[in-house]
Amino acid sequence: MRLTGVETRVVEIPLVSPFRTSFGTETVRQVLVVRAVTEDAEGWGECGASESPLYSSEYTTGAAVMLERFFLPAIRTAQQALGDDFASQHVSPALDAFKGHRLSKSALETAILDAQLRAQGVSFASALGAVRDSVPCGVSLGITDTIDQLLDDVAASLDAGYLRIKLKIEPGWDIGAVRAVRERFGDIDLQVDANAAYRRSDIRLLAGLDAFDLTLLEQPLPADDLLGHAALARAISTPICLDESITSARAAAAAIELGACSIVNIKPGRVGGYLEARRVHDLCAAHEIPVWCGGMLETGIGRAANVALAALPGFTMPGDTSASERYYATDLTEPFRLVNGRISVPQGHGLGVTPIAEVLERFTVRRAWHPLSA
Ligand code: OSB
Ligand code: MG
Repeated sequence: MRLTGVETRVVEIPLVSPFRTSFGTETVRQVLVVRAVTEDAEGWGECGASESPLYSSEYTTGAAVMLERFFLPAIRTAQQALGDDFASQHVSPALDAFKGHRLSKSALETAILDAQLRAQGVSFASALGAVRDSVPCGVSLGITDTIDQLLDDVAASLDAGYLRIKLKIEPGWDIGAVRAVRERFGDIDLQVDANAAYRRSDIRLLAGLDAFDLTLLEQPLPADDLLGHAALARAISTPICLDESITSARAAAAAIELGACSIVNIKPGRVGGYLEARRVHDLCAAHEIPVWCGGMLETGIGRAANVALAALPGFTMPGDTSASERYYATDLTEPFRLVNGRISVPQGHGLGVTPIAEVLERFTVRRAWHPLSA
């Protein structure tokens, strides 16, 4: 393929309700949207980073700078060397010398992969190896001011049809919240996510979660504390799932071998893209480690790709692939809808969805065009 250029946009879309985690509260999703233009098609990607580097070290403005200053020049060089043979599998090798910045790399690779697949007339789902045409969905519920508000959120999510509930927890909002939800809703599929808010000294406290038969405890400790997660996994009966710690297939292999987790949350952006995400999936499948697809409050662009990924055979647990309306009154694409707790996998070429020009324009706060062909 021949890339003629890449457009980057910073988009700001209001969330339908504030999303509070142990690391902060988001009310507006600020997202870098990438459009890759080739001679035959154009493709889209979005960056999982938000306005501030609170989930990981990346943030939206930094992502835009990484693309402009480092990634796009490297892509230009790769394309000059490869000519028409240049394709999406060359993106990650071309960017590999630059440390980290995986969410940003993923946005660019996804846009280029989308352009390629649209030109080839192939869907993301079939390119990745999907085996189902809809995926079971869960919902991730933020911390609220009161337990009553949380119970209302859980009730509304169950009414909407979500098949499992994930509660965000932090010190002071953990055992009590879980107990209240269990007492009120009984035997639902329930899990919790701490976003690294605890320390090894909290093992006794976290063991208190064992009484509530949770499906999993996600990322209780800091991302780089694999040994701590392994020690915790030996000390409690609730299965440990890792999110922030799993930055690559190599990191997943280490976590599994150390016994740091028995379940993996695969977020394609966090591992640098959908091609690496598929490698994490394959590795976990080989070790009989169940995986599920995480979320980063994606617009329809990222959601389309996540839903395609979640249709791979090893994704045996409901993911954080909720319907558009759980996040946005107006999504950038046609909204994804929940039907019987599931979302349909797009079947069109590439992502199978395209941003609605007028909506994209309305929410765009900055844009830049970067020509790539000489
Ligand atoms: O840890 O899974 C997380 C959102 C932003 C950053 C990190 C996380 C999340 C979520 C929301 O839990 C998942 C979703 O997109 O619904
Ligand atoms: Mg998480």
